[in-house]
Amino acid sequence: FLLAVTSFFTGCLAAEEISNRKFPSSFLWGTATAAYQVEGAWDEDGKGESMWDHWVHDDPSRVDDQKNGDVACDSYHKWREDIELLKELGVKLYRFSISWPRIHPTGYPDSYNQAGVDHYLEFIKALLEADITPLVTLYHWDLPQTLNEQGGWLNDSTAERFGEYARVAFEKFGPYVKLWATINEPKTTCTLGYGQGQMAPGLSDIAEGIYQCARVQLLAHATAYHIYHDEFASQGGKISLVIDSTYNEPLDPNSEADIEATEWEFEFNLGWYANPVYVGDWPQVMIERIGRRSEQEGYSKSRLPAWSAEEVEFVRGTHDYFGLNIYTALAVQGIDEPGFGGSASYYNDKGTSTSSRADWTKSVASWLVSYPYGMRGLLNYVWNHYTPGEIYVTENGWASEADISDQLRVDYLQGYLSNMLDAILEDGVQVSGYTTWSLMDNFEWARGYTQRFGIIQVDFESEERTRTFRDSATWYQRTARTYCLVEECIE
Ligand code: PSG
Repeated sequence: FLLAVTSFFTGCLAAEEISNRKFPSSFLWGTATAAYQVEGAWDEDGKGESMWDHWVHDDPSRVDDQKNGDVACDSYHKWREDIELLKELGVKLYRFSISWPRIHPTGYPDSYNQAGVDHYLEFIKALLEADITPLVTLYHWDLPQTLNEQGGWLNDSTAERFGEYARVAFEKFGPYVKLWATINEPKTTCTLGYGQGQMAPGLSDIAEGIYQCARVQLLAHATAYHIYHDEFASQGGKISLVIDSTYNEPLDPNSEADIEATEWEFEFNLGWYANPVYVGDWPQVMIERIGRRSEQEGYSKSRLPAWSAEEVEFVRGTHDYFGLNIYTALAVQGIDEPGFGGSASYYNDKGTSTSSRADWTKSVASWLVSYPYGMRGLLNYVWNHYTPGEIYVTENGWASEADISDQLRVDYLQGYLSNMLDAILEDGVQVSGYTTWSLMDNFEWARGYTQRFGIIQVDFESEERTRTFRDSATWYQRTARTYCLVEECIE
């Protein structure tokens, strides 16, 4: 309770005073993108169809503006221009993803596509020449459609296919890439793609599919991790999972029920993925509610998928850093009848209800508010619960209109980074790098091009997909040069 009050207070103060302290000189400033969201060239040079290609072509009304990623930012062709932008920003780290169906068009190794490999090789070498470290995500949601048709992330064999693809990536790109992320945000894809049907592949199974998806993605991650460490250890790189989390705090800091529910909210979202990797097995509270014991307690069925002791050990410890995506915050309330209160559903299982506080600034994305203290709070939560040794903040960013002037994004970045600096300097959290989402506007999944996350604007009406610095890009450029969040720092 005291902790919650103190953190609420610190949050208010932090917004006031952004100081001239500096980030450590080893800190890596960067930006992030993902293949399907920026590349375009959806069927060029031998690329196979991905589940997102299929999803948006099959029924365009699935996307708010009925658009798709066929061309997007055209980065598949304009990558030299993108590297110029990175150089102009002065960043040292670029997180991007490889499109699996460019490497294995059907998801099977016999479909190997040399043109896809050549494309990324050229790109990666050019990044290194520009003195920019690549942080390469192997999977950012563009599953080969053939695998999707065979069950996708509900089918255990997809984990093996992912391992085969990862092996090719290590073989071909490993000599140049020393920072890898296996899978981006399994929580978001399992809940929205397999639970609520809002994203590809559009399945709605909040009772079981949602948990099976988590299991297969964790096995896929661990498969790639072990291949890397067993077969490519001499490459000397690091590989981990990228997990997204909200920062959660009790709606009423005086309510025992809300405090407990806040912990459940963390466990059912962040812990669902982080616990198997950093601690071992599902979080205790998930096991209690829907796991093995629940059957003895008279509940209809254990809905946490089968997970043998060998599998638990296979996944445990598969991390070289913690890849954390943080955007937003939630105020959490306990609900009366937690767990199995209603029908069998992930959302009942959690036993929480969440909302936003009135003083958290809203963005144009309904789920995204600004609560800068959340950065410090979540970094500390991850640091203390999972002792990862090192954290990279692999995404953090703000949704806006298409305008060049984006003061709210500047405020958001400044507030969140100031709290990150507090976590580094005052709390002793090791944050090695930060890749803001996003380098430029891109295809925002089911929102199409209606919500903009870029510090650089992209004109999607122009053939050239003209890129223009926003105010936030100019701000970020100065920050990356000075390692400091206020103007006075220059020189
Ligand atoms: C991440 C976090 C939440 C929702 C969606 C995302 N959340 O906390 O409710 S998706 C994530 C993704 C990237 C998106 C970007 C902005 O990795 O591809 O474009 O964030 O939505």
